[in-house]
Amino acid sequence: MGVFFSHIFSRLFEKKEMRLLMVGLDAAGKTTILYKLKLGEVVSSIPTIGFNVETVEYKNISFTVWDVGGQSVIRGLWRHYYQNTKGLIFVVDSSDHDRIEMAAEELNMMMAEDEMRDVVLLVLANKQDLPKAMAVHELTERLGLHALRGRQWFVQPTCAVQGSGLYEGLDWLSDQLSKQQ
Ligand code: G3D
Ligand code: MG
Repeated sequence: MGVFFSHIFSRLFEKKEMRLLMVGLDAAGKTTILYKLKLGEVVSSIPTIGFNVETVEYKNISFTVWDVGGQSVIRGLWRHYYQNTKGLIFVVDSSDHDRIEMAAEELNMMMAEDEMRDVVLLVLANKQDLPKAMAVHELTERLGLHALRGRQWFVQPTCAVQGSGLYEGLDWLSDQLSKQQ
């Protein structure tokens, strides 16, 4: 599978350094996705207590991943990672009905940041294999995506454990980013 992903990212090479952020509530499936992509060594670091960041560097593209939700004190630190961010990948556990509103709040707060005004948003509607998974149209509504004016966004259903949907989602993101440059 790694080969397919390198193919997608090769479209973005030779360009400037680029950062893709991948965030979502804990247990959404971010770490699983990061390892599925097989882009390189995943480095875990803790820049401050309670803030765990995973990164993978692939050529001039860096993937930076962390959990959002519930830690308002460290929110200010996130800005450090916003610089040079072209794409935001927001991962949701589609079966987590209890926390979908919290996910929506986190997403909308992040999209409202000044540094994120031009960012392209890919939502991965993960855990589609689970029986109570919400479908794309319901997630779109509950995440308030239609209210994001003038932004490029897309919701891709995925099952990270099987790796399904990841290629399609990243292919869309890569297409959008290529057009921007
Ligand atoms: P996070 O990094 O966003 O916190 P993880 O999430 O990648 O650690 O995943 C949390 C749990 O969800 C893991 O289970 C993982 O295997 C599971 N998971 C991730 N993606 C999917 C999916 O698409 N479908 C299903 N059914 N499970 C998924 P454990 O048991 O290891 O905690
Ligand atoms: Mg994780």
